[in-house]
Amino acid sequence: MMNAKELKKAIEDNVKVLYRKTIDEASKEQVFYALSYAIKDTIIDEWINTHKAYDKQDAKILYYLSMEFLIGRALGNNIINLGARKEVSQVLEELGFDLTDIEDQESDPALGNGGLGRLAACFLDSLATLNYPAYGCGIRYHYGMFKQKIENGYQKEVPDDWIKNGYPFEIKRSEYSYIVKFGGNVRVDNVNGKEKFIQENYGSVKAIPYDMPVLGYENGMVNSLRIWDAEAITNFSLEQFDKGDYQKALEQENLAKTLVEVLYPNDNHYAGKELRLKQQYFFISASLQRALDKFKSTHSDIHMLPEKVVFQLNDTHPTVAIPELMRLLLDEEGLNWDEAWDITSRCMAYTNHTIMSEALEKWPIDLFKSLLPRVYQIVEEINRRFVVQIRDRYPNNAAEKEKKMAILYDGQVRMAYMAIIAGFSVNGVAKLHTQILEHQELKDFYEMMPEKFNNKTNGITQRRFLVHANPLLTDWITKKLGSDKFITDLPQLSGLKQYLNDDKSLEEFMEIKYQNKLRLVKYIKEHNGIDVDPNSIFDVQVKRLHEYKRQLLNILHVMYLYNKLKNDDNFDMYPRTFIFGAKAAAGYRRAKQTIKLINSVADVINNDKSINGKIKVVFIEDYKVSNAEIIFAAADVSEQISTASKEASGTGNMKFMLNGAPTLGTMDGANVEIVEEVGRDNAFIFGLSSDEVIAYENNGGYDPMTIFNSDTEIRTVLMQLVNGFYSPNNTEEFREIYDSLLKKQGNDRADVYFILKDFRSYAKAHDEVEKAYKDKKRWAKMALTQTANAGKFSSDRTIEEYVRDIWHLTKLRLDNAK
Ligand code: GL7
Repeated sequence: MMNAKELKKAIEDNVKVLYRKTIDEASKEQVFYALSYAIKDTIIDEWINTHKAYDKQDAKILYYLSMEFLIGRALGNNIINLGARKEVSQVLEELGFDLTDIEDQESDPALGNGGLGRLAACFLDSLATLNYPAYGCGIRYHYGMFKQKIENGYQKEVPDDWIKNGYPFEIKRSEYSYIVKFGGNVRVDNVNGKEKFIQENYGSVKAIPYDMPVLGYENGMVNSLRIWDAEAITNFSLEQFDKGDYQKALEQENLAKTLVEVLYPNDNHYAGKELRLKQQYFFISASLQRALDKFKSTHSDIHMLPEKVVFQLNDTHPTVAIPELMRLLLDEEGLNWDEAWDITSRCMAYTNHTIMSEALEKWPIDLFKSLLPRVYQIVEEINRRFVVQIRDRYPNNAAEKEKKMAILYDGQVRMAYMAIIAGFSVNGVAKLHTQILEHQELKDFYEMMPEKFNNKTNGITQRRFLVHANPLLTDWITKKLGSDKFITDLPQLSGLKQYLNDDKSLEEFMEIKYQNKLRLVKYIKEHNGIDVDPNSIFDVQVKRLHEYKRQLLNILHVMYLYNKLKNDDNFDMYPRTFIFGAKAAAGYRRAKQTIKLINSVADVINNDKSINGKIKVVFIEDYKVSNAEIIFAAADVSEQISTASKEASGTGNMKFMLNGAPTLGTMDGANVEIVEEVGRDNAFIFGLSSDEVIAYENNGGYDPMTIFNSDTEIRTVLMQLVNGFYSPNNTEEFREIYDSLLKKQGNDRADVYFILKDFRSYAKAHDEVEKAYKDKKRWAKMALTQTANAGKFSSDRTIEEYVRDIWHLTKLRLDNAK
């Protein structure tokens, strides 16, 4: 890192060169670019150095293949990982700027939907911090996750043109471009008695990688996130690759334009669009071609590949990597099937991130075959051989097993099954989730190949979600522990336990929470125009809007509390602010109606003077990584209320915990392990267990109507959905929500997510929260208990487990490392 004087000069020079201005004339945005380029300059040598070390040490490399990397802003994070936060703020101050203001100029690269994409970003941070050689491989979407505007209570989607003004932390690497082919047909030639498969009459695009630096924490390590952009193949290569005609040239230009245009904004939901499969194959083929070339540049024997390369499939989205690697090994490298299969199955590992059936990717065979004719042939052969194995192993019930396990079945290509069959590892993302995979969702596979299954409980990076998000708490912890080692060794936080009975420390801890609440109050005032009382309990649910995450349960409970305040003279409550933040997939009706409901309830309650501000409801517009950091730091209560068994892990839950907010939640996903760490007394647990949910799902026996009929308070709340209480101009506004809770919907049961079933125990858990909060000391202790026990949930721990059990990487040695 350059010293203060050099940095100052670099910023001033950059402002001059880029904008022909002196620093005193520069806008904040211009200073953002000037500073970012200066930071990139300081990174560049270490970046080069790291990759030289890859080669010199002949390091095994992980390729983390993911359709999503929800990286968030880079500037602040890079400065932190360079260990230069204080110096940089100082320099900016001398120049008349505030670092936080400058950071706010950066667009928030949202190349992901939610937890799955953010996990990938946390993993990259941990890999670099722990000195492991790795590439993230993904797509350079021109439009990331849409920006959300709330208009009249409704979500409106606005395109997110994040690269409009150029993104300072990327480098185009045209020299590593590859051709990716779609469609056409396969010709079989016979060359010297050997079959040769040639794809012809195809359309193609050029894949061009852009690299972004991924810095380790103060260790001189800089890995790369490699995202692929598409360009039309211009005339020079047209002839060479396509023997092209004019029509085809136009089609190809069009394909290149649309291919990486936009991220599909679906979370936990598979839409089955052809363009999506094209995106998948596009980035996979390019990433694999590059990985093989890189390997071959230093190795002569392709059989060594599994020793030097491992591919992790982030959910089923990149599963086409399996037949694509087979294709490259068979058709390009000339291996026979058994050799290619042996290599492929030793290189590929698969992570499952959800059991939601609507998220499972199943491509119609016709579509798959016409888009990827050669790859499809290989899938057919993989399937054929697997079916032979099944018949061998289960001679008495082969047909049934085939139905449950074959890759090709019922006109579909079942991607998850291919990943399980071909890869050497299958992991879930929290203990409970892995158990459900083994004993429910994937039980036939678990029975047949138990050795492949393992659990890797998710984690988060404390560099972003503590050090960057919560500088006050970071400084306090450093002082209390006498060291900042927790920044790379999170379990050190347990040292805070010695302060659990120290009144002064507890007061300091809660004062920091209060300061962070003030920061959020200011954000809400600026962005929502709502006044919020920083002394109220900040009860927060921020995550994607999805029925299984049950934002609806939360808002129904708010309606219930409001009724009590209005109607029951004996009822009183501690002031509460219910904070929501959530984007709904553009085509997800029920989710969008829920957003409207939250905003309608907010309208009524926030404007009712008679309740003395006891309840406020805030819907934070455009929830994203950058405002998430402010929100986590300010939360008192962490709402993690998914229907048990549905949330594979959750990672927001860990971010709240790290920042001192107890969980109000179900025994689902990683909540289970959070409770294990803090103890049952330091969490507010309610609702059906996952076993109970699964039993109801399998055997029936739940009828929400009996609850509706017997519980008058619940009934009143539900009636308010359809009597215009919150929608005076349109009593039908929330009819669908009402119906979904009480009536069978096609094949779906009424109240699929057990909202009414869990309502009473949820309300009771809220009572407990209030009781605990009123006892200031008890609450402070409970809050500090969260932070002190968060050690397990660092993504550093998760990565070490992946390395130990799956990837078998070696730490890179860096000569010039600090
Ligand atoms: C998810 C799960 O829903 C979430 O619980 C998990 O924490 C995350 C990372 O493992 O993966 N699966 C999924 O499809 N999405 C997720 O966020 C979109």
